[in-house]
Amino acid sequence: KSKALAEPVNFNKSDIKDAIVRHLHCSLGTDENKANNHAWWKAACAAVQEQVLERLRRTQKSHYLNDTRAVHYFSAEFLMGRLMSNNLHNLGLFEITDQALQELGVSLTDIMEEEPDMALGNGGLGRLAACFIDSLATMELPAVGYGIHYEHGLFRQEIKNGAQIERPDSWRDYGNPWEICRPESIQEVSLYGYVETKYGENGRIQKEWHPGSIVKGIPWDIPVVGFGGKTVNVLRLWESQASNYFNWDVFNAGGYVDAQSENVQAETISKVLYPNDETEAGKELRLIQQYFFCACSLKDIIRRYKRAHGDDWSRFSDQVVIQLNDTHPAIAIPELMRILVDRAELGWDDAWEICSKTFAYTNHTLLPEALEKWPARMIEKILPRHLEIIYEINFRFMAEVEKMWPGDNKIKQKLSIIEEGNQKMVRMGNLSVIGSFAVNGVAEIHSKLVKKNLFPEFDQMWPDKLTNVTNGITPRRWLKACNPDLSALIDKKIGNDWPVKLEKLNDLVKFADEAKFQKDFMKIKLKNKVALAKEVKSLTGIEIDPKAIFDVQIKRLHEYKRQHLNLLHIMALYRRLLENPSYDMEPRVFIFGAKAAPGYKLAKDIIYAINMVAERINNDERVNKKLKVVFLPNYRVSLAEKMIPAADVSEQISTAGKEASGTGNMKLSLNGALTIGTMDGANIEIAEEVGEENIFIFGLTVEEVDKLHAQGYNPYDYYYNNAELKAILDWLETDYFTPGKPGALSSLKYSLLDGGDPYLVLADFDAYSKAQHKVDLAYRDTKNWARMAILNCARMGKFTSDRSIRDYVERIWKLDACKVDE
Ligand code: 26M
Repeated sequence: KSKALAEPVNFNKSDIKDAIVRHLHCSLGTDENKANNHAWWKAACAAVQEQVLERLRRTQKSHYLNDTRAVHYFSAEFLMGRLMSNNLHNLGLFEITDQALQELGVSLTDIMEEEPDMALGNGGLGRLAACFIDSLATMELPAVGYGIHYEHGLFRQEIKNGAQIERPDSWRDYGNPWEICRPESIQEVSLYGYVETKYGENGRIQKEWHPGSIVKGIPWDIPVVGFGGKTVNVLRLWESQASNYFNWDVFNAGGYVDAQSENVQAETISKVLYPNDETEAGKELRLIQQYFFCACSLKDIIRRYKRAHGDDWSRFSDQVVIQLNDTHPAIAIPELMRILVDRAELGWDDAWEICSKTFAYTNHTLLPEALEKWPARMIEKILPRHLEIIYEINFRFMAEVEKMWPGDNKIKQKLSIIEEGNQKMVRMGNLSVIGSFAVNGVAEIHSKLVKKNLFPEFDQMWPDKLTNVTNGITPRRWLKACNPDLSALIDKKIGNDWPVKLEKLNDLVKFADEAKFQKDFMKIKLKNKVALAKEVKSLTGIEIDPKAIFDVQIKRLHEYKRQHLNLLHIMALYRRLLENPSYDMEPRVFIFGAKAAPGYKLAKDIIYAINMVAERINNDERVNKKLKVVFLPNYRVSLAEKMIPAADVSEQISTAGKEASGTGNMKLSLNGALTIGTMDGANIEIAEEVGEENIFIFGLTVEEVDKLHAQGYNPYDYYYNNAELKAILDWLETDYFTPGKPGALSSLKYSLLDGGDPYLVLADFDAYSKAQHKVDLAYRDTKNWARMAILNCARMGKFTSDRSIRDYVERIWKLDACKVDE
């Protein structure tokens, strides 16, 4: 057994049983006879948490004694999902806890269903942060995740009459057994007010910010258990609360009620996660959220640094590296400058030297509408001193631009942090690049496009600053925990250290042609499909045949991700079946999971269209033996864990150049699903790993997309030249799918024709349709399909988030692991 897999010491089955029962009695005030699943779940969590906290204490002691350099991962989102299964697996306690509970007459699988998802994120970016902190702890690297303790995470999605309805997510209503409040580390954060300019004795200008209000940040720590259970890091999430002397004047002036209402305002800050991913909202509260968690986190980091190094700032950037997860925490850059210049009274140049050695920035998108910009007036109102600092950073930066491109005002305009115009805007991307020592994209092609299209001049100025770190996923959650049967089969074949050395999966390649292994592999797939079919039945009432191809598209709903391309193809199949009842196709179930941002009209229309088409097809006896469509409501991490192990086909069909990386693509392939996808994001690297013959690549490449746009793309060319496509689009305008309501789906058609089809759905339709036909033919060759599925799993080694973290450590963070003393 490898060291990372060592069993936890001194904790056996009967200890677990005792601890669970003790918590049932002493923490929950119930007993074995009265307890329901929820109580059992809580008691089991508490028993596990005892072990977690002991290791957390040891980890913190080791990090403190070794005065380690640490990475601080700043992210407005951490999409953690459920923690119980993960913690049990990482502690090596899963099997014995399962047995212990069985002896108590309780099913672990059942009680784990009691845990609400911790959905403090929208999608890819938030889940990436969660995978990264898992890997950091597993690799015994000193790291802290910093974010916001939202009272309400991403909304719960209900589907009523085919349409999405948003309901509040209340993940903490019955308490979160994993979190610990740390009142001893409360921080205070200033907002609003004005800046006073003073002249010090030495003639130096001193700035003093007189805040208009102060809010408290309460830290909640979620332990992050590394696989093997040795290192337990923390995710520290800040909750806002009114400070005790928040608007004290109002209170003293007799405005008791007004003072109370100000309190409510302070508490709004961490109330709810903004649900719009990939679009910039520009809301004041969002900026306050960003500043709130950055300011709290920086104070926390500085307090810890000062405990070891006092007022000597010279070693700060040796001890502290801060990774900015997109520009959402970019306000941390001027905040650190403010602390160093106004508070620590360092000179500007010394402060900038420290600051620009501390931050590194990850870009997750090229979509122009997703690049954050704030009105300068808004920053001035909320953070008046920060706006001054941003102007100063920009002024000095402009001098460097002038040196490089003398007299070139076009370039200055383009690179300036400030966008001039009707109203001045602060470009957070430019600020992040200028204030960071490293900038990375999240897949090879994405990083190339960041250099070539987004920040070409920055790349010229600092040729080593821009780099790539391809995303990854944690195989502990996304294979070992979510697909236990496949994991056991893999253990049997190649040993059990693949969860920490995913490249070992390559040893499965030699079994890809072995009939017995193919049979075992596909038997597990079928078992997972049976389980998902049961889930589908209970969630939607729809019956699906586990022998059909399970074709899965799971991701946020976006035009660029092109769920509507998938839908048009489904309609094409339906039409072919109606025109020719003996149309030859393998039975297929198309399964969707997707949330739309509440204000994104067309995204919601696409969800509605999927549901209406699904209803018509599923109830049409003429076709529903061969074709079914399922939209699973409320897609989230815990649902993904059930869908991914059951998928045969993985839909990764974004317009080339638009999906920065994708990570669902990696999870599905790791679990033996075959990808149908475009040459976009990490699909390209997946194709490189699995081989062109084991993936279904189709459609325009980035170069072809650019060329088509340059020529002048006209979607009507495709509409009039493809009779099937025309018929499908026209079908959308009838009331065939929405009886009595003709035109209910016409916004979709409109967006693809008069709307200009910005994501080239029609241009890629024919290629997609042909690729889908290849999928259909390939599935009939069961042996070869099994072989391809095995090879997909076997060749996913590259995409472990441990490799991503290794890349970050080597290229950016320069961290050392720290062994935790037993
Ligand atoms: C912005 C402003 C206001 C409110 C919310 C936002 C916002 C929130 C999340 C904007 C973007 C957000 O996430 C973007 C995201 O998830 N990007 C995805 O990141 C993944 C991890 O790198 C990539 O794999 C995906 O390709 C990329 O789309």
